[in-house]
Amino acid sequence: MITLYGWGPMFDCPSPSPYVMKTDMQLQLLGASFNRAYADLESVPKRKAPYLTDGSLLVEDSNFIRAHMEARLGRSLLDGLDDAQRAASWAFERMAEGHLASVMLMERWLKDANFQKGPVQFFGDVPAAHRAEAIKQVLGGLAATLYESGIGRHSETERLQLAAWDLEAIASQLAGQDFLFGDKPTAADASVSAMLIASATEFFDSPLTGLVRGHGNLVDYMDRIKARFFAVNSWPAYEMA
Ligand SMILES: N[C@@H](CCC(=O)N[C@@H](CS)C(=O)NCC(=O)O)C(=O)O
Repeated sequence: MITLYGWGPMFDCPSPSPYVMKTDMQLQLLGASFNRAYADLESVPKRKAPYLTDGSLLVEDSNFIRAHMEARLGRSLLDGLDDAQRAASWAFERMAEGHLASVMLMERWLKDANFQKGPVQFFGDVPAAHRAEAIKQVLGGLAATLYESGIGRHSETERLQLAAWDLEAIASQLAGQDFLFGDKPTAADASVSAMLIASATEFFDSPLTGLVRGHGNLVDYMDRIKARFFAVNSWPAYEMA
């Protein structure tokens, strides 16, 4: 039995995690038969979601999950792409999961009003007496990590400029196509569209939302993806085990 561990709809998105959305879409694209369950980060070595179990085998990280499932099913999410498209596919994934992901994370977690509206909910299980300290530690650690990686040293204007350049590249690649590499979704569509959906949600007050929504073809693309993979009435339910 194959189980994908993640979280279901939150923040007006199919999942609070773009990586969970990505893997959910990739498993659907592969035609995999799988269950969904609520992630318990303390139960896995990397302490990140998504993770997947295939019988007794644990696979962590969206990239390794995809590789595992492609090998298992004898199918590739790059089928039909030539070598240049395959290279571009990987580059687009890395771009979406690089600057864009970091800017989105900072908007959600490091802007107090957004944090109080959204991510604070993840601390609901921490006893009230320890909650403020736990939040302080996590936010301090996150800010330090982002500073070390470089993105946290930029002004907000500079960060948004970096995100805008990423978005322009994605919008140009899409041009008038339905998906990044033509009329069928492939591996990178899952990664890139998940990051766009996470960045464009109107749940948070963020200039990033307007940057994404300023591209008409990105809005159409997100709508197309949501209709295909996350029809509103059947957004994935990740039940508590
Ligand atoms: N490289 C990982 C990234 C996964 C990731 O960052 N997941 C976040 C949720 S969006 C997470 O589990 N964060 C928990 C933490 O860092 O403590 C992948 O592609 O699966």
